[in-house]
Amino acid sequence: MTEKEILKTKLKKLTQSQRVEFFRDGGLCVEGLINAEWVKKLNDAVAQFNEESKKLDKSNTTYDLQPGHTKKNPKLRRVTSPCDFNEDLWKILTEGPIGDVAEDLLGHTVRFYQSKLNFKSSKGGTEVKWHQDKPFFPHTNDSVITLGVYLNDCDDPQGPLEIVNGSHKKNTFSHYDNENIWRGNIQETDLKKIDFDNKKVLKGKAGSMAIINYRTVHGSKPNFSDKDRPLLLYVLSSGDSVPYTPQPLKSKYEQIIVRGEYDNRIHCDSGEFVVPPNWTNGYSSIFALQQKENRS
Ligand SMILES: O=C(O)CCC(=O)C(=O)O
Repeated sequence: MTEKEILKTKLKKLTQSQRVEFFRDGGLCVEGLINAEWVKKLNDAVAQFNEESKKLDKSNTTYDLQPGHTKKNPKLRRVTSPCDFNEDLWKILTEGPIGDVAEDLLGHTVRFYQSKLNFKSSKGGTEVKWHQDKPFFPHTNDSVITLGVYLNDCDDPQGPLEIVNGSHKKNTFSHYDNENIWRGNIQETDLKKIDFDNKKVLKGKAGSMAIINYRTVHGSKPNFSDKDRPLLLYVLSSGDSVPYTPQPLKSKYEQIIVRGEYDNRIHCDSGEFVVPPNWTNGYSSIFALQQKENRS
C-alpha cells in the first residue's frame, strides 16, 4: 500500500504524529507500546530459549551462538523464527499489539515475513554493521517494516538500534564487496555517501518498540555493559508486497496473512536492484555473515 493510502486508515495503536514521523524519518522508537503482562510472557520465552542454548556446543539453523559460548557462560546471539516455538510470540502478532501497530503502518492487510530474537548479550554482544534490509529480502514494493520489542531497558551502553533519518528515501546500496562476495553490510565507499550526522538512536525501556522501514540504513553498537539486550523482531509487509527471492529464515508461518483479507493482488514498484545470494540451502545469521565466521 502507498504511504498516502496508509496515512488515511484508522489508527489502532500509534498516534498520527508517530505515523508521520515513521514515514518522514524511516523509523522511530515508541515507549510503552507493549504492556508489562506481555513483556513478562515474552521474557519467559527468552528464558526458555536461553536454557535450550545451554545444551548446544555449536550453532544450528535455529540457534546462532557467539564464539566462546559454553554451558557455563552461554552466549546466545540469535534465535531464528522464534514464533515457531512459542505460542505467545505468535499471539502478540495475530491478536495483540504487534499486529495493531503493523496495521497502522502497513494498512489493514498484513503479511508475515519472518521473526528473529537478537540477544546482544552483556560484556561483548556483537555489533550490527550499517545495512539495509531490502538487499537481504527485496519485495515487490517497499511497504515492508521491522517491529522490534526491547525486552529489557535498552540505553546507549546496551547497543540500541540506530537509524539514519530519511535514508529510506535515498539509495539502496549493494551489500556485496568488490569481489562480489556477500558481506551483509554497506561497503566503505558507500558509507561515505551517507549523512551520519542525521542519526536517531532508537532506545527505550522494556516494552518500547523500535520501528524501521526495510530501506532505512540501520545498525547497532556492541554491548559492553553488564545487561543483556534481548530484542524480539518481526518483519512484516503489506498484503500486496511479496518477496522476489527465497526466504533465508524458514518458518511454518511463512507468507501467512496475519491481519485483514488478501484479494490476491500485489503491487510492483518499478526499478532495478541487486538481489542477495540464493540461501535456499542454508543461512547463518547477520552477525555470523558480517563477522565473516566460517561454519562447519
Ligand atoms: O539486533 C540489532 O541490533 C539489529 C538487527 C538487525 O538489524 C537485523 O537483524 O537486520
